[in-house]
Amino acid sequence: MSIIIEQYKNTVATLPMQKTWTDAPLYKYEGFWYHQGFWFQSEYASFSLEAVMASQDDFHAQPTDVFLATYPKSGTTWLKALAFAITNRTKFSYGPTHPLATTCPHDCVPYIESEAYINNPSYANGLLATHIPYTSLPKSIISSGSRIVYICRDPKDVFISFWHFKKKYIDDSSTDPIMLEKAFECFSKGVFEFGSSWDHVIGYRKASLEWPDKILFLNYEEMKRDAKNEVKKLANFIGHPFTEEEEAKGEVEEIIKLCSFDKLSKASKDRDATPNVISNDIFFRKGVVGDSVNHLTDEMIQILDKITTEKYEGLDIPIYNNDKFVVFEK
Ligand code: PAP
Repeated sequence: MSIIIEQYKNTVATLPMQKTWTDAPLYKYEGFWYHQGFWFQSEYASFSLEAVMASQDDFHAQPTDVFLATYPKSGTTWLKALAFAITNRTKFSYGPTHPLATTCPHDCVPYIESEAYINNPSYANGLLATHIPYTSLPKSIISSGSRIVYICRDPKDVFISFWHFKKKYIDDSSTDPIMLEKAFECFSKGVFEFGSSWDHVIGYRKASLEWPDKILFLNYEEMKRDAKNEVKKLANFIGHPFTEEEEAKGEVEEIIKLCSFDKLSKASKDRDATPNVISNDIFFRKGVVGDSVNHLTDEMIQILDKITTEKYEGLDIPIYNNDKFVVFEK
């Protein structure tokens, strides 16, 4: 894949632009908002719009590839770990030398719009990740018949997770409520990196309803509630089902344990992430369901829930709300 993505800068400059809550400009492309690329520590920053465009032009999927697709902060790190552990379970023992015990899941499963065009980690073997919305995916992902696993999460928790992540990323330790309000406004309008979280989910959800054998749709809250069932579902879908013997041996439980928040965050602590831009422990904060209520006002909660109800109506997406699952059925 081309690493010369500066060529896309001119195109980006012609697109609609809006400032987001951090004052950084975002550009609207194919209905979603992205930040522009910039050089950071001699590498081109990941997840830029230019990198998305380069992926669209240069990335060629194989029919056997499996893509883990997410809106950021919806469970990417966890899903990467689980899919990697499932796929490679005969290669590594679960001890201290397992790649997930020594590196971050992000080092094991590259993003197509980030590391995959810079290098080609040998661990990946057909397992790739992306934050690109469904309608903007490189065409070969759909035409090659590759499989996609998508995970969604309650938008309130996504927002609060993103808010903390971003503040850490820009090194802002203040708790200024105005900044939270500004971020909230941008998030609810969908003027956020990778655009509207709701539209992102809807694109993959509709595709999964149409092609269930090609797109598996998972839910962070459901993984928390019944990890065993969800991990088995994931293993079946990606073509590595557990045998009866493996199940009897407790293999599913081993994988869940290996990929638990505590284990992964410990392994990642203080290690540098590929592409060496940020420290890995930034991907681990609390890892629980419903923490957003500790940060959002009642009014903010109502606004986000209203958008979710309206947007997800008829799409059969389970959302955890007030201690129970609410499904906006068809
Ligand atoms: P990314 O898209 O930038 O990679 P992503 O992994 O999707 O981020 O989301 C990070 C969230 O997943 C964090 O949520 P929080 O801010 O609400 O705490 C992080 O703590 C959580 N997370 C990371 N690993 C796990 C895990 N093994 N189990 C459960 N949650 C996890």
